[in-house]
Amino acid sequence: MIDVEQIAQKVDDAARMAQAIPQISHDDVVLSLQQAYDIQGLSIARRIARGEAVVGIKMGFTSRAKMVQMEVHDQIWGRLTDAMQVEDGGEVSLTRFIHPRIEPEVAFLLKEPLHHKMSLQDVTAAVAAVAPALEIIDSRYQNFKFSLTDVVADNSSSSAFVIGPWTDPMEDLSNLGLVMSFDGGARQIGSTAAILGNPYRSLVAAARLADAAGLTLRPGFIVLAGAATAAEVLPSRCHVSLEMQSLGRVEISSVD
Ligand code: OOG
Ligand code: MG
Repeated sequence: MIDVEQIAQKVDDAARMAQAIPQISHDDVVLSLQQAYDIQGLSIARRIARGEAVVGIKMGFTSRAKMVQMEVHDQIWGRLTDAMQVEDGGEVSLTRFIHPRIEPEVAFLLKEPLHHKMSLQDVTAAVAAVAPALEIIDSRYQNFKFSLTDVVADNSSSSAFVIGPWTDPMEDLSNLGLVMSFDGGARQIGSTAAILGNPYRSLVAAARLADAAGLTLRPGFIVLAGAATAAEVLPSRCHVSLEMQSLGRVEISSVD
C-alpha cells in the first residue's frame, strides 16, 4: 500500500532537515505519476502550512543535456515557493542542502494566466518579462539517484533559485549564448536553444502540465524553463555567475 500522506511527510522532512532518504521506488513499490504529483502537492501543502507561498513553477528535463545527465526522459515540473528565492548577488548557506547542484536557466514572469492548449504565440504574449536565472537543485534521495516518479514526488529536486534583472520579453529567445562560471572560470557553456529548441516551448508545456494538475499559472507567477546544460556540483565558498546573451547576468555565492 502506498500512503501518499506519509511519503509527502518523508520528503518534506528530508528537505527541511537536509537529510537524505532512500528512493521511494524499489522492487515492491512503484509510484504512478499521479501518485507522485499527489505526494508533491501534499509536501508543498506542508510548506504552505508553515507560512511559505507558491510563487511559480519550475520545469525539468527540457534539455537533452539534463535528460542524459540524470537518465530521465520526460518533462516534469515542481513548485517554487518564496522561501526558495535568494536575491540576485546574495549568499546561500550550504547547510540548507544535502548535495546541491547548480544549473543555468531562463525565467519568465507572467502577466496573463496560462492554460492548456496555448500556442507559442499565446504564451509569448502572456509574458511580462524574462531574466537569466540559476537554480540550485538538491535531490532528497541518497546519491542523487531517482526514478521519474521519485523525483516528481520530491518536488523535482527544487530547492533554491535566483533571478537576474527582468527585461522586456524578447520575441526570439531561441538561441542566446550563455556561460555559467565558478569564481570567474567557465564551467558550462551553452545556448538557450538547448531548452526544447526555444524556451517559450517550455512555457507551452508548463501551461499544459500545470493545467492538467489543476494549478493555474497566474499573473505574477515565475516559470523556470529548465536547465540549458548539465548541472554542476555546488561547492562551498563559491561565487557562481551566469552571463546570458541579451539578458545579462545573475549571480550567487555559497557560504558554509
Ligand atoms: C531534477 C530537476 C531537473 C531541470 O532544469 O532540468 C531540472 C534533477 O535534475 O534533479 O531542474
Ligand atoms: Mg532546473
